[in-house]
Amino acid sequence: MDLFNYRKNLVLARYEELVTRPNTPIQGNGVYERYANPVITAEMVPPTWKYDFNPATNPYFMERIGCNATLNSGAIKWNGKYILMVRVEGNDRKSFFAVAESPNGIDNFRFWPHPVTMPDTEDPATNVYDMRLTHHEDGWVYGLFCVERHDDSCPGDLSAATAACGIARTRDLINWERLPDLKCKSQQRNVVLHPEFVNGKYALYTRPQDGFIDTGSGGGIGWALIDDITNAEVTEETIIDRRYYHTIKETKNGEGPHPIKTSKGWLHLAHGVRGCASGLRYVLYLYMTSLEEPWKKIASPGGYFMAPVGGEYIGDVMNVLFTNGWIADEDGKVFIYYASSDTRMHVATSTIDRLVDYCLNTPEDGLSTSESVRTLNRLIDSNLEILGE
Ligand code: M1P
Repeated sequence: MDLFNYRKNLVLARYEELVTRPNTPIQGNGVYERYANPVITAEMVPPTWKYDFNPATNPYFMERIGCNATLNSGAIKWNGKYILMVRVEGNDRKSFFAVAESPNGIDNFRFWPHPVTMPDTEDPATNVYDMRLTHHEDGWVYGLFCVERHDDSCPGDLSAATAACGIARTRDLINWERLPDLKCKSQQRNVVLHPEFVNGKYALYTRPQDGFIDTGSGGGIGWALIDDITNAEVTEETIIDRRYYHTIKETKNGEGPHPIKTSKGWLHLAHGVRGCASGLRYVLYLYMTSLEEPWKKIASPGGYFMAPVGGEYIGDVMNVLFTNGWIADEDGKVFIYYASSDTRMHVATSTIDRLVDYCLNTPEDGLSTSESVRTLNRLIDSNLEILGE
């Protein structure tokens, strides 16, 4: 067999092996189960996106367009399938969106034949990423994502950038209507559309930040009501989930996917960031807000819900878990999609009941060592009494 066909067969066989590989749960902590394999990796991007299949122009069957990572993915249940809106990052460090679909939410994810062609605004972006999908009660599916451009006010600094919230909507996840970017006083990343109207208006979770990376004086996850989604503007922003010194969200935080409605309140998944000697450490946490007033916090379990373990620590940006997608099935099963170290996608499963129980019964962060020890002793004393010791 010639080299072209030999390599082509190897590449196609490896791809099929990966996309059909069954996934199995790993025993968890009672709150959720992790799974043995990532659900999407750069190796699972279709070979037709990477290789030129013409032996005349690619006699060595070389990779022509490399894929660096598959990460921070939005999620939605669509026509009975589990859909991830994957952030695919090429070797050229440009991210784009692509839909991957699975019949069961835990394995057998395959990309649709083409990535998403997202229309630009009049001010084209250099990079787009981290889409949050919301099937809004107005009937549209919205995608809100980060739009990154060079900051032309710093002409001598090639790394100076600005982050804004791009907004687009679709009825089929293929054809997208691009709306104007969110107008706002500050830079914005991690903006999420609430799925219901609130007081007749669209509602956004925001994350005001002073610079492209630094949130600075931006105090945490914000909330803003929007009159017109086709010309969205933040006129007033209230912080609903603050940052605190010496907590998992000391440096910054950001809403993950849109919250899930439960009988006890809105269930939120977010990321928190804290600095340490090896850099920024990104973990996931949960909180709940009132059903009637989604901007009012009713539960704030202390500490992180998920942090990197094992191989999740390692990747392009180490020590990072990030999430912007989850799916709640009608039977209450929840699929939490998270990326590790800006490199690959994983799933963890739980149920609404378990996650709500976790939120309502995990002690809050007391914000000091003394409070943490008092909380711990209360649990130990109660357990020793029950056990008769
Ligand atoms: O590299 C970790 C994450 O950093 C950013 O998140 P945040 O805005 O909260 O700092 C984003 O660039 C995100 O995509 C990335 O995963």
